[in-house]
Amino acid sequence: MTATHSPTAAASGANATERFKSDKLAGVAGTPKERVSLLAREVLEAVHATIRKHKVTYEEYNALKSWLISVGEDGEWPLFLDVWVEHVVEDVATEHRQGNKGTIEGPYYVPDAPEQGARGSVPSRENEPGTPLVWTGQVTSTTGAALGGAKVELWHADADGLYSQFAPDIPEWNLRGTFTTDDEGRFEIHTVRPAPYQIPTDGACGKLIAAAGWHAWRPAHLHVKVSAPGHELLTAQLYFPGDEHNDDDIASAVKPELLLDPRPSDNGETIDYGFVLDPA
Ligand code: MBD
Ligand code: FE
Repeated sequence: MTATHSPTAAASGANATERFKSDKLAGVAGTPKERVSLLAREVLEAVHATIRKHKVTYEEYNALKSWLISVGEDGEWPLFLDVWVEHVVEDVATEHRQGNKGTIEGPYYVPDAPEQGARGSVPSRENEPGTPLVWTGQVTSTTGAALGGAKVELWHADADGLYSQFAPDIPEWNLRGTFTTDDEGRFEIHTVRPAPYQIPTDGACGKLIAAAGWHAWRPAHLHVKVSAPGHELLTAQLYFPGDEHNDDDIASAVKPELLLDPRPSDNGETIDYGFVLDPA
């Protein structure tokens, strides 16, 4: 029997929550009391000021309370934070960089995707839907040196806008791969063009979007982490010109430096985009 399951917010949220806990759970242990107190107080003061400014009612307060409960129940804290908060953290964390612009990681990264060498295809299904994409590039340092042996970890949604390991019925490592640059720092990746991503409409984040009358879309994007010894880890996303949501990404993660310049090829498109890493 082959059963197909529809993606649900609760299932993808639960996976994203588990993923985060297994990799990143740091808690507040290392944060000094003074810092926790300062940040918690100022965030609360901003909430209090909003309540006073707009005379928030009990009805609205209770709606907020039940919505916050549902964010947790749906496992959507990773999604909520990465869509509406992470972009500012990323800006602050990388403002010193001379090399490549980066952007947010989002909730769907999984480490240790299968190694494919310097040139190869990302793992995909037979007849993977989507326009074939051949991506060439070089990893260099701001010092000018080519970075051989650099890692380019790629992950992206499929032509339905779904991510393996977070939506049902997709092979584990589909459209997730690790590439290692050759002696000249070069790589060549064969994949397919991803579709735009829609925030699940059936979860807490989708309910906020509907209640506020916002749209739920991120433009199509390729996620990467690029790393090399002695250099800062670059987390970025690359975007396709002409996507209607490049200018109003719900996650505010598009930067002009991250736009690709695809050229038509015999059976798809080619892109050339390299990365410049900052020494650590
Ligand atoms: C995504 O695919 C994504 O990249 C981000 C940042 C948030 C939600 C879904
Ligand atoms: Fe994404």
